Amino acid sequence: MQGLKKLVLGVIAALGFGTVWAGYSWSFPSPVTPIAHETLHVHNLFMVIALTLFFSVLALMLYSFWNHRKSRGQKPADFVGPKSRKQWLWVLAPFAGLLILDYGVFGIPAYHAVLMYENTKTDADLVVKVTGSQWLWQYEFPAEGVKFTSRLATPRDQIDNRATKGENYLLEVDNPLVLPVGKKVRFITTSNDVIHSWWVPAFGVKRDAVPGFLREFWATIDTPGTYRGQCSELCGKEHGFMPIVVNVVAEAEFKAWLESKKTGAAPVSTAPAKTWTLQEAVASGEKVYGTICITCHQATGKGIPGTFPALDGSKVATGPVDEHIKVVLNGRPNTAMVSFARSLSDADIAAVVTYERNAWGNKTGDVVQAAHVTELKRAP
Ligand code: HEC
Ligand SMILES: [Cu+2]
Repeated sequence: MQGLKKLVLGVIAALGFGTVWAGYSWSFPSPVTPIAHETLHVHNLFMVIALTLFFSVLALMLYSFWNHRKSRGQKPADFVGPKSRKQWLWVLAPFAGLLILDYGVFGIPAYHAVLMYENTKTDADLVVKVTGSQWLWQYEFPAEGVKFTSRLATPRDQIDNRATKGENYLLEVDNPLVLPVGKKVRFITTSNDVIHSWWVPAFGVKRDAVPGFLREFWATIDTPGTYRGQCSELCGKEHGFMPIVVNVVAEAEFKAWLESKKTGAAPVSTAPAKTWTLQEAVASGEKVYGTICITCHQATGKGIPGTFPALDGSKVATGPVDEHIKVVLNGRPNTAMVSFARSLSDADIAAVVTYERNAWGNKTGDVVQAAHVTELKRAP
């Protein structure tokens, strides 16, 4: 009776935990690429075979235990003495069975899946280069001359539990990658610093981004939609803060997006021909600040005491201009202040520095021109 009560309580507790697990699911995410379909198929096939084997062996064992029990007068076999042929058969037959199973039943479908995975070169419609960087992703369409960065967009307040967490907490970015539906996309991946891994579960592909190497995978996405993923190779303290968002859209829409990326300020651009006025630079700089720097230094410019320094009234943001630019260009080693030399254009750096020097209580009146940033970048 006591046992039954425990069992009932256990079931109730398990159901209670069920509600906590509401966001989780047991199976694979719905596959949307040939590789993801194939992976799921191979997984299901193997699972059925493995479970069939498991239950047959279990049944055989239970039957043997029950049937050959001592109380029925069964005598144990005596293995001492000359070996019989039959004994060898009992060893070799399961061994041969496993060989056939591994190499034939499991090996052949797995081999086909791997061949498919490796076929990156034939008939690609599009090439995207993905570069991992502590802690953001850089996307490039080399043929189209489009290059941009994609960073975490979840506000710091949600991360620090000062605001309620949004629906796509830690799975949202400022610039999602956009891809056309039904086209074979060849991905080339590498890294600027440590090993990262670009992984969108619904695409079924995952390959490490290794510094100094170019590695490839491909995907033909069959369903439009928004797909999310994360870096899946531990890459440092903000490894959990470099998500991936891919919007898969109709081809016309993709073309329009690509076009808009071409005409917009290229992330790694040369200095604009014209000279900025204070107002122009502040207006551009406010946008850059609002998408990137705000996460740490906050809208008020006051930062977060003890973690992110205030820029309002800071010695750097009101002192010599070159020092200010250098902090943004080079970052500060071993702090969250990373170098923006590669991820922002010279014009964007000039703009954001100008903004910081003229926002809040900072009233330096300095205007930084892109050419000046370019010059500092070249200086040893
Ligand atoms: C991930 C958080 C983070 C982001 C994003 C960030 N910073 Fe910083 N920033 C820091 C930290 C931390 C420091 C202090 C580093 C140190 O300890 O010296 C810092 C320092 C600075 C300083 C020097 C301030 C002083 O008084 O010493 C400047 C200037 C600055 N950041 C500008 C920027 C600009 C411009 C951007 C956007 C392009 C930006 N930061 C984005 C974290 C960040
Ligand atoms: Cu990473």
